[in-house]
Amino acid sequence: MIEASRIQALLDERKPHHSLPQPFYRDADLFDHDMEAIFHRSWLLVGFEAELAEPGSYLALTIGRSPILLVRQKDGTVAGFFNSCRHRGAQICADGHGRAARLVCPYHQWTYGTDGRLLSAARMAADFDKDRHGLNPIGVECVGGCVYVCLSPAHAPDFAPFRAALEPMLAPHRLAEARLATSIAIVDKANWKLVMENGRECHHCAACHPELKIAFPVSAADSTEKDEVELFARYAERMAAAGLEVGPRSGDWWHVARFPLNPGAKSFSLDGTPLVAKPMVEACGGDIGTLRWATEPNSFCHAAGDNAFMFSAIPTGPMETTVIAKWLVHKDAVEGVDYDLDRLTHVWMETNLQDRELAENNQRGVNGAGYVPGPYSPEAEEYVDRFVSWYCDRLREQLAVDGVGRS
Ligand code: 3BY
Ligand code: FES
Ligand code: FE
Repeated sequence: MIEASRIQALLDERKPHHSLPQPFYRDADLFDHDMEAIFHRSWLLVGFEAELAEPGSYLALTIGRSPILLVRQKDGTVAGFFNSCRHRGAQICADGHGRAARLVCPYHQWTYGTDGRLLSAARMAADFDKDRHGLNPIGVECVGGCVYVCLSPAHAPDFAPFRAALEPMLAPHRLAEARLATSIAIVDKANWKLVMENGRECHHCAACHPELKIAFPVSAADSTEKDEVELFARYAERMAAAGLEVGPRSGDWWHVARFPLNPGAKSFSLDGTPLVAKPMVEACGGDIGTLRWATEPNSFCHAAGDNAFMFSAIPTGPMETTVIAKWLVHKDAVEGVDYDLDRLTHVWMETNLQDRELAENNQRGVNGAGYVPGPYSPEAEEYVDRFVSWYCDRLREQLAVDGVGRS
């Protein structure tokens, strides 16, 4: 267990508006602390209700070292559990999607209902109490078709303000009745904070994301502020007429805003044309820019008129992070007819692979003896600074409350 004094000293060492001292990006004890202090105590986007179509449909994945399980219940709600058997702890369902009437541990066949209750356990003592050995629950919140989890719900931040902001803005996209087109995970050999710092700025986009910058406004150095203000005002007027709120709305760990794509672009494609023939939002012929919602510590999403994209970074080691990408399309859109899967995923996939190179390269430089934390650009890296400040504030807060912030 890491000493409180070591975290305090490192936080004190950090200069405001600068990247973090080296150990935050590299050390195993700080990684373990991040998992408990940050990842167990935050709402993490893990996927969509569309992935859990029927009662018994489940999604299993691992957050840090903890396998978890999300299961659609008979009453339509989504329940979440630690995917660890209450006998001797084996992982019950392999990571991935599945559907089951009962959850059976592969080790000694303890059998659970989809609601987590233990139904049968062979060869136990006469006084063994099944009711005391159900699966341990985690927190689950579904909003607008998105599924967020919290591993330590007693320490979760209030979800209600985020729900109140996102639900009405996301409703026209009808994600709850959409279909998962595909999910692709890649592994970045970089600390999760380097992955997220990269994901919170577009300072690098013009130079490093030739595909993304076609549709995505990469804060053009060649357009004046007046151009941008006028473009946004016209867009906001058009969206208001279509009944689509633009926001922005934000809280300390979330941000929701709708904004225009580059002129002429309706989706994240190489020519700006839609990627899916059946639109998710019909207003303005699907020409509605993008709704972006982002949550600390690890996600951002974009919903254009024709598809929705999720980016969620799940730490797997001090210098290893799994980036999960998912795409949703209209429930009736047929692959090969209404969309081509490679075309649908191309721009964000290239972007994620380019960002992997950048984060891994960042990690190499940060690991060296020559690394000294450097200053963020106030104009181009404001959201990186906010992310890092949010992170430091959480650690400080927890030091004040319970020493080293273990849950
Ligand atoms: O967070 C976002 O919306 C974007 C997507 C590309 C880079 N990142 C700043
Ligand atoms: Fe699951 Fe034994 S560990 S049944
Ligand atoms: Fe990027």
